[in-house]
Amino acid sequence: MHLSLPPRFYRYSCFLSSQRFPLLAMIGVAAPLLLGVGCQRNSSAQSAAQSLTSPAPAAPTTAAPTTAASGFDADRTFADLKKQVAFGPRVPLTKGHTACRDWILGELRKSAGETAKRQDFTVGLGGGRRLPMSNLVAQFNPGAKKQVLLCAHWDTRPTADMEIDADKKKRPIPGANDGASGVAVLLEMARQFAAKPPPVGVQIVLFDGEDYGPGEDRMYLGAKHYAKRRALPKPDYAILLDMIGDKDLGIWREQNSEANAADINDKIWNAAAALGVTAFQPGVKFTISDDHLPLQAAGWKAIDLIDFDYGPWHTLDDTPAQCSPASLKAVGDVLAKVVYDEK
Ligand code: 1BN
Ligand code: ZN
Repeated sequence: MHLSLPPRFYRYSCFLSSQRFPLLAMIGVAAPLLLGVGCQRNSSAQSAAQSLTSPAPAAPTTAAPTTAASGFDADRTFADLKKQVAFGPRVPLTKGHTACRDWILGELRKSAGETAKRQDFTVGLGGGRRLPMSNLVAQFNPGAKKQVLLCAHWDTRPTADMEIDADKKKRPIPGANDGASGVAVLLEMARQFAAKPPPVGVQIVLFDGEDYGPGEDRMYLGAKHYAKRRALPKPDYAILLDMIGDKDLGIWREQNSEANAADINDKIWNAAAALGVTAFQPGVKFTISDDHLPLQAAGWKAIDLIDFDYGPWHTLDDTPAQCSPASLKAVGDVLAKVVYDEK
């Protein structure tokens, strides 16, 4: 089992370190340990940074411009984030789940036409009960030899287990960053791909059941299903977006991604440096279990782009107010550069 600390504890990790205050640290880790979910903070982001390949020198800007002629509409993307949140929790067997699923598929259809499809499946809960779930897939340039998979999860956590208050803990999270952000960016990218076809095949897959939980035996369910029963050809590599909408965006290389596909991380960080998107930080910080792991287990190259320094993680405060159009655009612009630079 991984040692886990939620982001709100990392923020204070200097005084919650297990060496200095073992009791406090134990309280901090108790919830995620009980949940059995996996994240580990890597010891020194800075020293890890020094051992990584240096990207091209960064341009002097501090953030992605919100009005660049890149074709990525930051405001429309943020509106799509808010639209998902407005459906309510996207938890299997709820109205919000069904309504949001149909809306996302409709948006994908506008860009990707009939290639946009639902991959329905069920997951057993024991006692004969089964949860209905749907991965959502779409394709651009399907005949191309090289295929890139861009993915995110569209479901949301049924319980706000990082809340302190017992009543709040039982309620579902809004999932603005943890759920809606990655979907919003990929819907906008789908519009870009429709307007300007990519030089390689692009597969968009939005996974269900990433956050069902509470433990990892019931997480990453859509990705696990997709890795076994993929609806599209095996991709050359996969890029997962998760929690990339934080208004205070900082994305570090994630260790499982670095171990599996450092060259894909290099593509991303080099593109960010070339665009002057400084939200992409130099080094490895966390080791995170997420939807990329079932893909890696299937023998695919897969990385996770995730900003895990997110205080409202798995709380009722994971709302659009914590997110920003500029953060979504920063990630979208970097991804677009990677895709359009492919040969
Ligand atoms: C990401 C967003 N995850 C859940 N919601 C996966 C995860 C699990 C990340 C445990 C860190 C720890
Ligand atoms: Zn989550």
